[in-house]
Amino acid sequence: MLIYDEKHECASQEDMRSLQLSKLKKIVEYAYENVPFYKKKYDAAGVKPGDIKTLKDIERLPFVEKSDLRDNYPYGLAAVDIEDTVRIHASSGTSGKPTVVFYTRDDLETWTECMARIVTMGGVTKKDVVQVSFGYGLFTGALGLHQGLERVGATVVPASSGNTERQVMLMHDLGVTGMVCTPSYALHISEVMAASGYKKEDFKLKWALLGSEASTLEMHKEISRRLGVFPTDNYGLSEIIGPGVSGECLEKNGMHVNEDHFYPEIVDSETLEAVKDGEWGELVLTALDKFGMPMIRYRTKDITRLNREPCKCGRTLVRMDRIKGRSDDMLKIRGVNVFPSQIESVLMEMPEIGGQYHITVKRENFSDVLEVAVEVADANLLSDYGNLQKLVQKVKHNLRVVLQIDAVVKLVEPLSLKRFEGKAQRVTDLRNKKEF
Ligand code: DLL
Repeated sequence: MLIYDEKHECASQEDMRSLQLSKLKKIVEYAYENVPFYKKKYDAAGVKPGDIKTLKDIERLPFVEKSDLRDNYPYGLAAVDIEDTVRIHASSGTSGKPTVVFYTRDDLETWTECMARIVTMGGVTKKDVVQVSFGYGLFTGALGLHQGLERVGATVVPASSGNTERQVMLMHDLGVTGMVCTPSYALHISEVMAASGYKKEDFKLKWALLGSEASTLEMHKEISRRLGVFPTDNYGLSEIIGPGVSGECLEKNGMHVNEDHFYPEIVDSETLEAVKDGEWGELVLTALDKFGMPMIRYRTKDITRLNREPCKCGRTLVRMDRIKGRSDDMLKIRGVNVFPSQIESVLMEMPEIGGQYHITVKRENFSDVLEVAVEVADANLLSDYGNLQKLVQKVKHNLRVVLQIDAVVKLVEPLSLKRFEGKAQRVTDLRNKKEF
């Protein structure tokens, strides 16, 4: 199996910790000296850069949150002048001002190298033709993957998002071997292929690099079944660099964190104390050498856990589990914690069920109601009342086993739910009008 940067991806624990510590000391000092926001925050917390003597000392530093970026919009967190800034990106926020982030030339180089590692982990080499179906623009997904793909020498097709028929045509005509998109868009592409009369054998697709939204193993299996690809998950966020923070290798057993650049901690999202290795909690990330906009102890709100066991692929980089959800998209329904990903896992395991679903939570007679609308795989199922009722009961039962609560299940026709070209919005919480 190919490894892009053996020196760093297979470093010994000792070398990695000592590299991280020296970078951490430097970036904390740099942020303190160059960004008034950090100076103020650290002074208020009574901590100085010189207090960082071990990696554990990072816990003395206060956290940074998304609201800090919004409050300091647009340039408040930049550490360099505009003449040393070479790129601005912004996160795909849906309301209010976007979260803007800045890159120096060195930051772009770090990012590109991290992305080259991730695409190599996902199986891509210079022999591949890879179509990027993320929207090109302020979103970090498209340009981030694009840079890494070019760095490994793959042939990039910068299709951008949208116009799915055209995406399918390009994939077919150009003999595309790798696709880059969100997992939900991969499923949609497969539907459009089928509707256009194609079979998976008509394509040369081998790899799917999927990211930017949560997916389950079951969903990956479905993508693999429909498209004949080997799917891998990759993770990142604009505030930290964009995609490139971590990615699955072909062992598909957790996403390797590029930990020489991004230092991961897992904390309890309520107490904010570190949890034990291997326990679930909120991921907090520090960009160890990003100089345009330093990000130290950023609360991602993403729920995962770390695995330090050596991986069969040979990489020693710590692995983070598939994101289980966000501490802020966790749904509390009749007192029970529910992650949309749990519902997805149940649905994707059922062959009678299609790939698209929508979750609505509302309040009726002072009680929470969980409603799951899901497309059936075959429209004929809907015309047989008896079978339909049986299937509704089966979905309800399977959901109950996993969630411990009852759901109202609505089976709908294939292709009837809304499709998304970027991140899918699968949840509407009518109790507090939240959509994600
Ligand atoms: O989504 C960066 C990215 C682009 C990652 C392309 C991978 C591929 P943002 O728009 O800032 O950046 O959104 C970041 O998206 O905090 C997670 O909640 C979610 N997210 C990103 N990747 C994954 C993933 C990009 N693989 C937010 N699994 C993050 C689950 C993901 N959630």
